[in-house]
Amino acid sequence: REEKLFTYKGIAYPTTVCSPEIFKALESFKARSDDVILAGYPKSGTNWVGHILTDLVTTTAKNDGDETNGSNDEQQGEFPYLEIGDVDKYQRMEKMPSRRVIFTHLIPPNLPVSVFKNKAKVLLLIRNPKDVATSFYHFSNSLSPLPSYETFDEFFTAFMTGQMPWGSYFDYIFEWNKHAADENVMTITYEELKENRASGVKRIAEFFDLPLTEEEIQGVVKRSSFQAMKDNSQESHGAFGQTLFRKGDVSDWKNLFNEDQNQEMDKTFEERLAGSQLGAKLKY
Ligand code: PPS
Repeated sequence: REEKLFTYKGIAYPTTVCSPEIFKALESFKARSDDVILAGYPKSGTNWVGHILTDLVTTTAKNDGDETNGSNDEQQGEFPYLEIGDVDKYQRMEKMPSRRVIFTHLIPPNLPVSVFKNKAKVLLLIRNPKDVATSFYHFSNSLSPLPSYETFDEFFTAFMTGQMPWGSYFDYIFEWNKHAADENVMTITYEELKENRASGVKRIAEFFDLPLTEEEIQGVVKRSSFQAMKDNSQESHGAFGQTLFRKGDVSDWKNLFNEDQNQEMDKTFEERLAGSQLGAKLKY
């Protein structure tokens, strides 16, 4: 397990995609006020909402006569996650035209200071912890760069104690809670987007000042259904897409958790998050 992960500032990351060097280089990253930043704990629906954001930015750019770049990382051939890549990534990103779409699983203290100083807008995506744990468990057991688990019980203990790539879910929400009321941060939940994608997409477009027509919004909504994204996954994500687009449901945890685990999660949630702004939004 240990060789698959390394620790940086007390948080574990997968060795195959991150490195201490990239974190060092990241300190020099310069955020722009028009960057479109998506923050979310792993398995919260990052690829889903990232796709929506990229589609919104690209559509707006096309309307402005800009066919070649949105700009978004996908089109520039750059992996969209801020903390994943080689040490020259940030130099290349500096040359990218606006608006850049950037994903991250990092907590605010580990993000470059310029993100908050330069007032880049951040969309914070949160998902209920039980479904995140469920998704993470299946994902970990399907991907070789991540530690695998014999039983869900073993995974559950690791999840509850924060022994996860990108750290503890509870710490993540706790840390982002300190920014939940920031003017430049908008929060959206996986569950509300599942319930009403059109209204979520509109809210996101407004927050980032992306002026789309009703018809264009409907196009983005259509292209971001679970089925549409799964059908397109070979093209968008290659073989990895098969693992990523697993179920896309709310409450799948009910097929995995036993009653003890359910109660332990409720208790920890109550103790750590229930009274907070983000905690109030997380439902399951
Ligand atoms: S990662 O690897 O951490 O970046 O994973 P992430 O993209 O954050 O989360 C993966 C989960 O998001 C689900 N997903 C979707 N749900 C609904 N609609 C759409 N379009 C969609 N696309 C991806 C994906 O299926 C993972 O959840 P689970 O519960 O495992 O199915």
